[in-house]
Amino acid sequence: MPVRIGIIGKTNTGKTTFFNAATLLSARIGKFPFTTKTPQRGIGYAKTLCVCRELGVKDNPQNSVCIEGWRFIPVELVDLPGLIEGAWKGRGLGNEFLSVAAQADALIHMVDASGSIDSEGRIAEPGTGDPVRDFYDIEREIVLWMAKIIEGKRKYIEKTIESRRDTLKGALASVLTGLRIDESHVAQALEVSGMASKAFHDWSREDLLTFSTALRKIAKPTIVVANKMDIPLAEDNYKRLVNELSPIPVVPASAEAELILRRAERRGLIRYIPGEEIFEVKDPSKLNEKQKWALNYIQERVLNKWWRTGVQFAVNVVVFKLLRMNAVYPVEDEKRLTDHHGNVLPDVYLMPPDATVLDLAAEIHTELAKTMIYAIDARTGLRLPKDYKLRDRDIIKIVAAARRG
Ligand SMILES: Nc1nc2c(ncn2[C@@H]2O[C@H](COP(=O)(O)OP(=O)(O)O)[C@@H](O)[C@H]2O)c(=O)[nH]1
Ligand SMILES: [Mg+2]
Repeated sequence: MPVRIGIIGKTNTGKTTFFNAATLLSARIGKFPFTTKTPQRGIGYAKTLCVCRELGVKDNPQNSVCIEGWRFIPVELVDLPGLIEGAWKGRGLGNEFLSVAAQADALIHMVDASGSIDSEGRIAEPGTGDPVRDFYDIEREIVLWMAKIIEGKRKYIEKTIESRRDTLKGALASVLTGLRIDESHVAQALEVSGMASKAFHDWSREDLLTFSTALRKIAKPTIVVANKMDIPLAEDNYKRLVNELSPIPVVPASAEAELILRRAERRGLIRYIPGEEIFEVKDPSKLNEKQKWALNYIQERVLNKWWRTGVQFAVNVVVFKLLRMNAVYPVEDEKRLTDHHGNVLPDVYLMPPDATVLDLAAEIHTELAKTMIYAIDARTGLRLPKDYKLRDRDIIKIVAAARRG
């Protein structure tokens, strides 16, 4: 399953702009490892230093792309409509949106750092809005919604525990599976919230909210993107966000700037690798006045001040810092580093921190996991057991028994 990242926040914070920028890559991928079914789902990319340069080979990527030594690995992005107050009760299709958000592995919570929206998400005079308040407003909706789901199943959970059919942990996890929440998330949340020691039928409304708050944090790791940093008024709010929301990572960004750069790159006007700190105009005489102005604005207001637009960086923080994914390159020929078509370093998979080579085999093909005998580390030629824990940048050959019949 691809890593899935949901983008949440109030209306007009720049979610769709971020989504459009992050999903635009002019380089083409040979074979997409997954498809997206609806318009608000798209393919974004985690960017990592490819192993090709270290090994001095020219690669031929299939499920990802390599741009000047940077490997872009597909991840799924979900652009959600703005949540409004009362979403947890179903206001403004709130329940539907929240359940889509809950299907994500991690969330990007977008706020308008320039303060150009009011508490309802309407466009307002820059500097008048409060992104810290906006953040907490949305977080409250999520927590209340989770609490509502548990509350709605209270009788079922009580009965399950009383009849000893399952533990509290198991019963809670079973009513939350639709939200991609599992027993280990529930167990951690019970510990952190101090609720593990209290009998479920004694939980007060407040206890339920304490537990839901802990569960929200644990099950859906989140970064905040402080958007619209190109507007000078945003700087103070960015500092406030960093101070008040710590330890949640806050990434300063200008989604609009990234969208303009990627579009200009696609049109062949500039050289730009997403996430880089520089762009280069190919032929200044081809730019019109508006384009010149926009690129100059981005250079001065965004790159000179914040180094990068923050869009690619935000996706990377989610994938590599929050989810601690490792980029692993499976090959069929460990000497040539190819698949059976001779493509060099064809694929790369994002694997969770504790994943083993057996998990990698299962990710490639369920059949491969069944027939796998051992694996080989292509760098050293050493044989690896099935339970070898994958590390970032591993290049792995899976050795499987020949299939019978
Ligand atoms: N100045 C500035 N405006 C932005 C930025 N990102 C988005 N916007 C503007 O904010 C408005 C709302 O953007 P949109 O992506 O539709 O927000 P959404 O409702 O959260 O999806 C639009 O007018 C965008 O052009 C940014 O980085 N800087
Ligand atoms: Mg939108």
